Amino acid sequence: MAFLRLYLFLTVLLFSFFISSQLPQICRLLRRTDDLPVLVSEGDIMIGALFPLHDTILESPPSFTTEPHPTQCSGFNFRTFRWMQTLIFAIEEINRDKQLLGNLTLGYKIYDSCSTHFHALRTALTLMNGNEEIAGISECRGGVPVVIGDGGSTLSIVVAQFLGVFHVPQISYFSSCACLSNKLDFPAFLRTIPSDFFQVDALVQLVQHFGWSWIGTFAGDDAYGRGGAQIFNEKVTKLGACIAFYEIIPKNHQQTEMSRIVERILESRSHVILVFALEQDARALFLEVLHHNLTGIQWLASEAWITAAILSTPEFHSVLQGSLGYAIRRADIPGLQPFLLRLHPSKYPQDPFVEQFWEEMFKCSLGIINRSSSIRPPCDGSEVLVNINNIYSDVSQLRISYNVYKAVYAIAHALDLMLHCEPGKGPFAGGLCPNFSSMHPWQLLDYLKHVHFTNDFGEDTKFDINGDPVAMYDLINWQLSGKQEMQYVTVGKYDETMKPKLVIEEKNIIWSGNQKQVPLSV
Ligand code: TCR
Repeated sequence: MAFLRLYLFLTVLLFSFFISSQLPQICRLLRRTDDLPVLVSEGDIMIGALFPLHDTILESPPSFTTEPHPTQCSGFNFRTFRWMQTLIFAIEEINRDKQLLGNLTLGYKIYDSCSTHFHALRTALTLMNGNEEIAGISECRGGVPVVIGDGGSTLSIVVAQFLGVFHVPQISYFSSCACLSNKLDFPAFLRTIPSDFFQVDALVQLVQHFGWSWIGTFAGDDAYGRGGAQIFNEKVTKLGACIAFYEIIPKNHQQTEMSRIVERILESRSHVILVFALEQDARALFLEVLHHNLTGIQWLASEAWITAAILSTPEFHSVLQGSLGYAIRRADIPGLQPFLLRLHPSKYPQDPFVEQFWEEMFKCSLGIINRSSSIRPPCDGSEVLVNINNIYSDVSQLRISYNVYKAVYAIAHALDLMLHCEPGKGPFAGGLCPNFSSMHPWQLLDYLKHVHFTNDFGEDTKFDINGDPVAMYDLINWQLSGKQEMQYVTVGKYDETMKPKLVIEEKNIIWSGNQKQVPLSV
């Protein structure tokens, strides 16, 4: 034990030395990123956050003879914008609460990672950087002690590799790749979304329960798709079932390749097929399935598309009715909807995102900056947000937003524990407590690893040794209503802590082809 303590102490010492020797160089490199749009609200403790507020980046390849152009992000995303607003909502709620953290306030610094991994890294670097230079010494001041984000696993992997070096805790609300549980590679990474390891376990249990032994697998070509499908294939094979085929959906959705992979279904004659992919990739696959007129297949969905609106439209009804898959738990967050609807460009002139939000929402131009090449009708702020039916203000499916909410509360509870640390009984060598006002990120990381609280909705938040939350899912079945609308019906529950973990309400399932009988795939 004593040896372990000494070892830990020496590691921390070496690590601190490393940080202090590296940061000035990093800070100097970072001066170029000062121009990135950022939303800031000051507080005693600043939380850094990354959200993929745009779907892509428009960047011409560098010529290396002229200064690179500033990055331009494109494809505004209303869903991720709601997640960002939920972060602000949670922070304001905590700041009003005089119990949690007393009079101390949380602030935030939010960047747009534009769904692009190198841009996500750029923004994470910026979050680590303060913009102050003291007494001629270039020193990183004002770098945040914790980061919430990023979106998808591909983004979080790069950010986590970087923040991990400096042991700055990162809590993701959306990155579910099982690979991120590896604490040798990602020592400071935690998350409020369950690892896909558990989702795959739940899918495998389903396969076992219904006795399917001839299963096809499709995966999206990214860390999420490949990661999930690979574990599934391994686990299912170990149980004695066979993988009829394993195909990757190409990101460019190239027609001949899409057609080839769909033909594999016909060749294999498998009737139960898993699609572990993001919704756009799943959509491309199902368009091709429609094109081939293929019906009678029982589709197993990954969490990313089991509640996807773009797939529950009438065009896909014939193919996707009966689909089964796991969704992460949803919650109602009281007060969130009016908070979302409070936005108005004139109320937040300092906010670098709100004007664009408004223009995209009302397909108009406020005339301040000309962002789009197409000419749009002018608008002046007299438009009414409440009148618009949009995913931004739809609070009926708060799943990821709820994860963002939990991440903010986890930080607040960890800080609160730190604030109430009793000298001599602290978690560090010799019972030491951290010095709150000059706390180190690795100290906060330690507190976060041990945080455990129950929120107002009666749900627990804590992290296991890999930084993962307790895995809980709802088993969802796609059923057509009398009005021919696709409904996501809950037909079971998976809870990692229960015995048995999976409970299925079998009699409530309606299988593919509107059948009540379990499909066979042997
Ligand atoms: N984690 C995925 C991304 C993702 C997603 C989704 C995308 C998840 N759930 C729902 C669209 C809709 C879970 C990742 O990359 O880790």
